Amino acid sequence: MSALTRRGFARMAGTTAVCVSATAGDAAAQPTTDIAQRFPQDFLWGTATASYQIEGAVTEDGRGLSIWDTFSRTPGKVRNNDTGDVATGHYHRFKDDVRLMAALGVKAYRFSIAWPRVFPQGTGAAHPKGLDFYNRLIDELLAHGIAPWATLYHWDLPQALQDRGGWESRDTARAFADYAGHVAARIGDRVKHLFTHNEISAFIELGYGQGIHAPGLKLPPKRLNQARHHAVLGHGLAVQAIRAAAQPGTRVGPAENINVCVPVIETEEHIRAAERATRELNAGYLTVMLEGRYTEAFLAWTGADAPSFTAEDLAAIASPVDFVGINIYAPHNYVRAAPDTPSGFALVPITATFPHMQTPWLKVGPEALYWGPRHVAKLWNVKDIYITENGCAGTDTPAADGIVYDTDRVMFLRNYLTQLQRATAAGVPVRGYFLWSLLDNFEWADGYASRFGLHYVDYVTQKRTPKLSAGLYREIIARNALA
Ligand code: IFM
Repeated sequence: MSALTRRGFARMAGTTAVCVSATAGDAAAQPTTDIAQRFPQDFLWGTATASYQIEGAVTEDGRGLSIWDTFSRTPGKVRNNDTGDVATGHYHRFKDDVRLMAALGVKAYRFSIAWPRVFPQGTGAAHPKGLDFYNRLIDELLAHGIAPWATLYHWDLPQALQDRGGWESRDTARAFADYAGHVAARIGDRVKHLFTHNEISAFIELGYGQGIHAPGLKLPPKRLNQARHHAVLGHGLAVQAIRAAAQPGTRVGPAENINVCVPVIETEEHIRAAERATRELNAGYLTVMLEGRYTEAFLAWTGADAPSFTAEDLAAIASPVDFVGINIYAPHNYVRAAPDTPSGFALVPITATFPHMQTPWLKVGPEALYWGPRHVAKLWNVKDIYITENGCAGTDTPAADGIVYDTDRVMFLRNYLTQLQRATAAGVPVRGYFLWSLLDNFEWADGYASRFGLHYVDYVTQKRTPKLSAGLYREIIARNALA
């Protein structure tokens, strides 16, 4: 173990602020950085969370019921029947959590606003206290030099809207736009970056298709396709509403977890095939949002179950955005060229023993962080891309010495960020990275059993303890380079 590493451990054990970096005047430990490992100047380092996963305080200040309150309180839906009722208690501990961010050195924080706090019934009268918490949070972030980046929808749909059909109803798309405009008008003086939805593909497929997330439905194809269409429509209408309500200079975009197709071998033919596959496998999401049309293959695949839509819908869905946020955890597919097929590509089977993290869905494929943004830039000529989520869950527990040695996550981040650096060095316009997540939190159907945080949360005391990975991330940010 190097002196630098030992010193980092010692500090981590003793305080909440992790710092394994060398400081001025500490020449012996001063790291040297290979220029080939550096990120671009002004690269934005951040971290991310979401309202229901961390806030708790679900009955405070007039918050209405969300579909996740209903779902998680239904026995058997969430592991150990965990709920977000208390979560990490962030609603009352946000100042401590901003201090953790400041200790990491992040320049931006991506959080989400709970729609049912602002409009307890989804529409109608806004609650007078609905944005108070977020105003306090935003001010605290700015006081620490951290830019607030707000997501408007991270899955906590007001239950009242679900009772009227949720995303199966076109009215929900309109209601979302109204809510987005309302929020943008009130926080746009300080929040310059807004995301519409977080991961449409996750909340639609898992919540309305597989039934393993709220609202727990398993819709037949036609209704599922329609719900997906209303969600992308909601994105487009929200972009328009934000532009109408926010101050000039406000930037808006989606945060979508794209299906990343990795060329099985990095040759021209397989790379082209992987691009085509990325376009088709995201046809109901980013592709329609950035092209304003459903691809022929998508329409052929959905057939009689295709969603009903109008040309006006498509134009709204493709309302111009200022950046594209992509959440990337794993390569979804390895792809090879298949010149004899109509699509020109074929998916290469991934074996059951493919390495994965604690969560089986999280296959380890760091090159996804190179190919994902590269495909997005190439396919849709996107000039500003942000990695809006990336991270992993691990079997994190404090050791006898009190330190959380999350070596899985350290390894994961080092490998993934190596590929991200490769992308920036190759000229892919990735402008920033938000690590998921600042804290351990409520991991949806996994409850509190999956820990994604840079900080360990003791859910009995709510004490936060920086993990080893927090030290790594702080060092990467400080160097603006791999560490
Ligand atoms: O925790 C989630 C987050 O809410 C959405 N993206 C994936 C994360 C890890 O599963």
